Amino acid sequence: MLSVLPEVADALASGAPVVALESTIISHGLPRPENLRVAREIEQAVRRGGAVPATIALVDGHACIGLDDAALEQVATRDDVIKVSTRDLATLVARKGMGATTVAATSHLAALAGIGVFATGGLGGVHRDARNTWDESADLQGLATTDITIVCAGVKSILDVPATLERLETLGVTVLGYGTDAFPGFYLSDSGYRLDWRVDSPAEVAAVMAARQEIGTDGRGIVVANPLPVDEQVDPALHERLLHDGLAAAERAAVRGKDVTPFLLEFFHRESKGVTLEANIRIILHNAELAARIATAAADAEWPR
Ligand code: PSU
Ligand code: MN
Repeated sequence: MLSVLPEVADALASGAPVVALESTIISHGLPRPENLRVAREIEQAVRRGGAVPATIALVDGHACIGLDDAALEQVATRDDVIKVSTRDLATLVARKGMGATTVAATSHLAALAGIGVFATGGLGGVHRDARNTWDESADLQGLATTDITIVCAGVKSILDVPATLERLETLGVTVLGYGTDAFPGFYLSDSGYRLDWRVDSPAEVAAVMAARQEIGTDGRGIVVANPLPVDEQVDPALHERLLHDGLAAAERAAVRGKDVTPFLLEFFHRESKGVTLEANIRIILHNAELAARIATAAADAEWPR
C-alpha cells in the first residue's frame, strides 16, 4: 500500500527521527526550475537537523513515503502532477496518477506511516471571503483529526488570520509559538495576533507531544509556529502592497478554490521580483531544520539513548 523508501523504513523501525515533507509546495508553490533545487535543499536541512527526510507524494498512484532523487525530479517537473488534498487521495491512487500532497494529505499519509513530525512553509486556513465562499482549507480538518506535529511559519498571509486562529481553537488544535508570543505572519515575523503558549526548545515541544499522548488529546495536531527572524522578513510595506494588489488580481481573474494559493504565490513572486520567493525558501529551510531537531528530541524522549 504505502511505498516507504528503505532509508525511511529503517529509521522508523529503529526509532530514529524522521521528518515528513509535503510536495504541493514543490509542484505548485515554487516556480521551476528553482523548485527542484529547493526540494533537495529542504531534505538537506532536515539532515542537518539530525533526522531522515521523507518527502511525501503520489507517484503513478503509489503513496510514497520518502522519494528518491528520480521521483523528486518527476514531482518537480512533470506537467501532470495534481495538487492533492485528502479527498483526492483515493481517486488518484485508483487512477495511478501523479499527485503532490497538501498539508492535509501529507499529514494523513505521514501518520499512516508512523511519522509524527512534519515541516512545511505555511498552513492553509480560512480565506478572507470565507463568509461568502465557504473556502476553508482541508488543512484545518486534517489538523483536527491527525496525530501530527507541524512546524510552519503560521498560515499563508493571504488568509483571514484571526478567523483561522479561532477555527484552530474550535478544532482542538494545540498552537505553540516557537521563541515567540506572537503568531507569525508567514512572510512577516509577527501577524499581529498573540498566542497563549510559547516554547523555546525542541525538548519543550517533545514534552507537549508526550503529554498529549498521556492525556488522550492525541489524534489531533500540534502546530509549532516558527517565525522568520525580523531581519529576514519581507518589508511589511511591500507585503501590504502585494497582498492588496494580489487579492484584487485574483478577484479580476475569477480564481477560485484550490487555484487561489498557487495564483497568489505566483503573483507575489513575480511582482516582488523574487523577494517573496527568497523569503519563502528561507521559511521552509528554517522549519525543516527545526522539525528535525524536534523529531530528534521526541525520539530521545521515547527511546532514551
Ligand atoms: N503555503 C505556501 N505554499 C503552498 C501551500 C501553502 O506558502 O504551496 C500549499 C500547502 O500544500 C497547503 C495548501 O496545504 O497550499 C493549502 O491549499 P488550500 O488552501 O487550497 O487548501
Ligand atoms: Mn480552499
